[in-house]
Amino acid sequence: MKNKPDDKTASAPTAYWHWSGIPTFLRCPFEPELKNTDIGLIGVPYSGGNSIERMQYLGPRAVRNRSSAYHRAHRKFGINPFDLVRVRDLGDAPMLRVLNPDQAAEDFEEFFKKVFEAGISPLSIGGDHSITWPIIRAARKTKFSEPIGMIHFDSHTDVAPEGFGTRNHAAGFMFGAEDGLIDPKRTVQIGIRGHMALLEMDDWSKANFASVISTDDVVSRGTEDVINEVRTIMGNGPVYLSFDLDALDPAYAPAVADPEVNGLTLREVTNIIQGFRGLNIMGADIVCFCPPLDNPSQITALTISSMMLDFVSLMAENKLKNK
Ligand SMILES: [Mn+2]
Repeated sequence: MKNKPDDKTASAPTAYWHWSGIPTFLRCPFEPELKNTDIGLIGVPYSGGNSIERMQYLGPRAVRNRSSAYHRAHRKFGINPFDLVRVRDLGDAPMLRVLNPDQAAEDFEEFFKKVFEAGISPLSIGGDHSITWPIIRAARKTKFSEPIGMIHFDSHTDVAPEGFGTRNHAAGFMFGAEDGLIDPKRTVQIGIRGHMALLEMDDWSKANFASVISTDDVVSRGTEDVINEVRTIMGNGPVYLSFDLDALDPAYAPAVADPEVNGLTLREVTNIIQGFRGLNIMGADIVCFCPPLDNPSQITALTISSMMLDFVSLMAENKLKNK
C-alpha cells in the first residue's frame, strides 16, 4: 500500500484553514474584471437601507475571512462545484454614493447589469435586505424578460410601505412585486414568526404571494412537505433565493440586524435548501449579517459559509444544465 500521498491529497486539509492566505469568498480566485466566471461571489457592504441595526456593511469582509475554509467538495450532493464551473470572487459592488439610498441602489443596479450581461449568476453577501432589489432590477433589465420567482427566507414578511424617506429600504418585497421584478404568484416566504408591531402587518403578503410559510408551519408540516410545495410553485422558471439570516434561530445566527427567537433550526433550513436541487436558481443573496454581534466562535459567519457552499452547489448544477 502506498503511504506517501500525492500533492492534491497532501494539500487537501488546507481547505479548512480560514486563517491562512488572502481571504476571498470560499477561497475562490479574485476576478474584478468579471471575466471567465460562471458564478460570481459578490460583496455588497451596505447598510443604508435598514432603520434598525446598521452594521451589515461589515458583513462581506467577515464572510470572506471565515468562508475561506469552505472551498470544499459537497458531501451530500457528491460534487465539487469548483471543478464543475468557474466560481470567482468578483469583489464588492461600488460604494460611491452610499449616503443616498436611491443613488446607492442605482450604482448597485449598474454594476449588477454588467454581471448579468457577462452571463454570470451572482451569489451576493450583504449588506442589508435592500440590496436584493437593484440586483433583481438589473436581472430584469438584462437577461430576464419576465418577473422572477422568489424564495424568501425571513422571520419578517418585509412588505412595509414607503417609509423613512425612500422605497429602497430593507422591507421592499411589496415594491418588488408591484414593480414587476418578482412574480407574486411564484413568490414564497419561509420562516415567518414573531409578534407584530401591527396585527395586519402580514396581510399584504398573505393576499398576494403564493405561499407564506411560518416557522410553526415548517415544524408541523415537516421540511419534505414544504420542499414539495415550493418546487411545485416554482416549476422550471427562473428563481432567485434571498436569505435573511434572521429566518434562522439566533442560536445558529446571533449576529443579525433584527433577531427573532424561536426560529428555524439550521438542520431544517439546510434540508429545505438542499431540497431545491434542480430548481432553476439564477441568483441568490444572504443578507443582514452584523459581524460585531457575532460570538467568539464566529458561528454566524460559519453558518453563512456553509450555506454558501450549498448555494454554489445548487447554482453550479443549474449552470451546467443551462450551458
Ligand atoms: Mn428579517
